[in-house]
Amino acid sequence: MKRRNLLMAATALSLGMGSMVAAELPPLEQKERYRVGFAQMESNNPWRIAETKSFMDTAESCNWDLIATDAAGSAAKQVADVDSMIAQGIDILFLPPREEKPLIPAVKKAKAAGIPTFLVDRSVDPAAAQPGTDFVAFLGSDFIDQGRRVAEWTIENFEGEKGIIVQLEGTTGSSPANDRKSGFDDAIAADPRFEIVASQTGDFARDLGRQVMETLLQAHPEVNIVYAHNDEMAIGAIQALELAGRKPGEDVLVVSIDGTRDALQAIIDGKMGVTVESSPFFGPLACEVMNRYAAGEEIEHWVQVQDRIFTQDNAADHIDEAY
Ligand code: GZL
Repeated sequence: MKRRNLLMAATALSLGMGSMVAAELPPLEQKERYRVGFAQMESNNPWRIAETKSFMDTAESCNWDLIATDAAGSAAKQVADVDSMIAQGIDILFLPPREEKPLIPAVKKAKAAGIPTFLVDRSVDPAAAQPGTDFVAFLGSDFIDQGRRVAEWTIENFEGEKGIIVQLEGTTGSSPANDRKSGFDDAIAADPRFEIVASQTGDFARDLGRQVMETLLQAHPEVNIVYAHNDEMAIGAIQALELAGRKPGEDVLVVSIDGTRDALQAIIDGKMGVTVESSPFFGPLACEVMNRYAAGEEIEHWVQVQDRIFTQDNAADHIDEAY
């Protein structure tokens, strides 16, 4: 306890001295049991539900007294949920920040309270908060690489003369949406056959993805490729395309990211071409990294998750493990 008080004093001092000295990260002392905060952003899709379940399933084996909250899609509520956890007294915070900027105050408050934070599955604006200084590390995928891999698969497998692309973006301001867009856009530009005629957010949600696809289909009936930042929006887009008499997999190519059960089934059914995995199963990794940190190990700033790619060749082999 003494060390934490000293650190909090050092943090307060460094904050008072401006950014002259970046106070070190809050430590995590090894204990029998840990009070762990997991401030989930929402539970509006299978990915989110699988992630929360992964943390809950890990709690007992990792000696966590888990405090899990759900911000129902509100970044402001996610910040308030973190405040509440800090007030209740937690030893460590696992935070999937819904958007890159609004969650910065939550990260800073946790540090000021002497609580080590690990960002999981999404990160924050790197200009405002840094791993190794404001939070311990980011646990997650390379979203730029995911977008790039979808683009490369599309270039490789699209057989038409001209690829007219509609892009369904994830949650505005979130790191996966920002990076899956830049990764895809930069890579697809390598082949002049392709043109992105529209790019609009469906907020990672199936029904909004369907509605946005209906609207974009009216404006761009010539579309023959749909790139969705996640499978939920891709499934929604498939619904919209079929309602409009189009044949996904025949006259329009749907490409996506995540690896959900419904997406693997759509690939097996020939309605979707590819989905690059973005695993939601962060519980065991969080446990492993927490224990390394508590043992005094230096944690790499980015604990990167490797992602598989699912196509007609292997979707049936993996659907049983999908969520
Ligand atoms: C990725 C995660 C994204 C998923 C979506 O780590 O943040 O959020 O790709 C989910 O399905 O809504």
